[in-house]
Amino acid sequence: NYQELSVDTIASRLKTIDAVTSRIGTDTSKWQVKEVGDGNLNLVFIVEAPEATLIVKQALPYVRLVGDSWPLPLYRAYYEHEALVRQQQRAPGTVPEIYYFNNEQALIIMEFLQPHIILRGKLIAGEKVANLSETMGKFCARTAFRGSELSMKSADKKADVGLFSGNVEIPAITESLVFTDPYYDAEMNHNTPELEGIIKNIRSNTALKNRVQKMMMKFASNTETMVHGDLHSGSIMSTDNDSRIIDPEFAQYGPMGFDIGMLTANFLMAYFSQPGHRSQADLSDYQGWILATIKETFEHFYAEFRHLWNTERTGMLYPASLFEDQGQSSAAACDDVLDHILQDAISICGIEMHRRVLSLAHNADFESIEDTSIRAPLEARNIMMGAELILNAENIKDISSLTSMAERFNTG
Ligand code: SR1
Ligand code: MG
Repeated sequence: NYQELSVDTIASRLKTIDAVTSRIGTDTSKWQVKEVGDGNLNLVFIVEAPEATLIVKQALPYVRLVGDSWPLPLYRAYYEHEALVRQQQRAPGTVPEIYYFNNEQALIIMEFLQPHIILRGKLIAGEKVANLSETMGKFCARTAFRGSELSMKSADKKADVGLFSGNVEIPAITESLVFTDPYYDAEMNHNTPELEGIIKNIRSNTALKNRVQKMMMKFASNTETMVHGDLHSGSIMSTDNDSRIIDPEFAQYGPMGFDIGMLTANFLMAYFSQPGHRSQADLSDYQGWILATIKETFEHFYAEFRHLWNTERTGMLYPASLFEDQGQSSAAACDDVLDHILQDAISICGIEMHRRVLSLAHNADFESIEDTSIRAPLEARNIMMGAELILNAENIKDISSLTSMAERFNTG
């Protein structure tokens, strides 16, 4: 019974849903509808009425970016909804409120965030967002901790891993587009032509490919926590001082460092692409702000994770019976877990930096720089730093080393 929504049919489809009419009434002549989906997979409508505005998101039975030659199951909307529910519990106030879900129609109706816009647009425009690092650091820490057996009862965690394991096609996209395709001449890949030489070097580097495969093994089989799974700057909506996290359709159980690693990569790509977007005069102040945002995101992540460790360790892992909560041993164990998270985050970061310029789904940070003679050297810095992160993850012991490395690569 699934029927794709359109601007023309949406009013008649929604006017019988209580969760809709209780918010925007029944006079559909006053509704204004726009399709605004600019992501790679779904339809997204804004339905505006005098009383309120709603977001209506519907999964398509194929990958929007590619077309119906790449079918994609509608059941992914079920997992997206389940993920939103968990994120709302684990990191309250950071995701849009859900008003309605219809599994058969793969439809989620939710809060319209206003005046938020996609963070990536702000980063390209050189706009600073106050509190971004705090929101993102705490979101990553809370979802990582509270979705793991540090917090959850073992049986609940296993059941949830079982539930999410039914969502097979979405992780398969990440396994191909993120972990595999960048490292060979895959059919859907594309790249800036001037990068051919550097790409050849990356694709012939066996040590690097081994490390990426090792990380993919972790991604595919290490179910530490429920990750957002696609935490790039297009999955964050911000005002000048408030940010929310959207689009958890790639949620799955995976390594705790996955989200913060992917987020860091997207901050770094914003950083490296800046010379293509602004004049020398504004450059160093804004690039400095991006690097400070990376550092502060990790500081908030660590502080929040340690706080949860000390106050909410209710799962089977590191129980108080083995570790005194106030004692040295528990703090050292927490530091050890955080080191392991940083290691994974650094590898993921490098891999994400590669896939956004080598594989199918590029980002506007680089892609909107039309002059390829400007874009290519900036992408090259990003590729080189990505390789360094992957090959030397275990030698990067703190986030300052990563931001200093970015400054080194940024000078060309
Ligand atoms: C075919 S989907 C391509 C990409 O879009 C999503 O936002 C994910 O990042 C995915 O890898
Ligand atoms: Mg998305």
